[in-house]
Amino acid sequence: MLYRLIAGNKRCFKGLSIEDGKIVSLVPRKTLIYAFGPLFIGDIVKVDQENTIVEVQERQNILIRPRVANLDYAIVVASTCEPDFSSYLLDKFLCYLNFCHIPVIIAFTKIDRLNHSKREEIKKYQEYYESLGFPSFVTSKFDTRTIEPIIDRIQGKTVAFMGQTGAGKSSLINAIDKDFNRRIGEYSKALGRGKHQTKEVIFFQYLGGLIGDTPGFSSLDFSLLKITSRDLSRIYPGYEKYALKCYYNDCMHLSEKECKVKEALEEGRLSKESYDNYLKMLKEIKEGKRNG
Ligand SMILES: Nc1nc2c(ncn2[C@@H]2O[C@H](COP(=O)(O)OP(=O)(O)O)[C@@H](O)[C@H]2O)c(=O)[nH]1
Ligand SMILES: [Mg+2]
Ligand SMILES: [Zn+2]
Repeated sequence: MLYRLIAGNKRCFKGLSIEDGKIVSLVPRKTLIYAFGPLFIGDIVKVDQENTIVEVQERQNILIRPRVANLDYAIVVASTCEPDFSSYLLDKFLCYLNFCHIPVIIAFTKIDRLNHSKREEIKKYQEYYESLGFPSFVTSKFDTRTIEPIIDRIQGKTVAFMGQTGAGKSSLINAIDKDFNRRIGEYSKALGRGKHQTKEVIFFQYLGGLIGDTPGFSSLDFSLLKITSRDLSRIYPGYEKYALKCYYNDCMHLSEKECKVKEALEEGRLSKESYDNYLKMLKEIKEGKRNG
């Protein structure tokens, strides 16, 4: 039998049967963990008669922090107010997810709290990231019309909401499905602990797909992921297609000749603000600094 792991950690998981949709408790075989390493929420696993996990199917992608596998989308939740919008943080999330080969949707939240000029400012960011190929939406938890385009995108998919604490992840998920809180509660109860102690991803079923809330975190550490400067020059949001055409194939887009990233910056196709974020991240990697 094949199951999708939707909650739990280490020794005890909740698995959703791929065949009949039933949810059961699953325990990994000890030798599997030794041989394979830790299991991830989102893993598709083979289970024997005793509900013991005996095998893990090949993963489409993995995210190390939070630990989750086989995502169709990560929804990056970017707060526009309390905490203020940070293009630096957003760019960093995008680097991280590009690095992990996970497609991204961006949600700029709390738009209802902004005055006209702030709203226009956020719209510019939305248009910019959209132009780089990231489906981007502005949302308010009070306005279902702002949520519907996201619902359209994620139907039947496996998605996880990510972003800093207080960005509005849980609110957005609740706006998508008001039953979410109750279901989180049920899963937590089934796992034998309170929802506030839940540090890992929990998926719940939604319109034929799975939605996961993730614990918030305020910073991302590139050294944890072993992202190098060279990696950054390619995975940086929007840079790859230009990097492929730079004169030097190891161009860092600093002051090399015939750098296509620099050209795109001059022509306004890439954002100067994001380029400054790029320089800051390069520096961070160089200094091996923790957090950002
Ligand atoms: N006005 C407004 N407040 C929001 C919105 N989304 C979230 N919030 C508030 O922002 C705070 C943090 O939201 P929460 O969903 O818990 O963030 P999380 O930590 O990312 O899960 C809460 O006080 C929410 O009520 C929104 O669209 N509009
Ligand atoms: Mg939350
Ligand atoms: Zn270049």
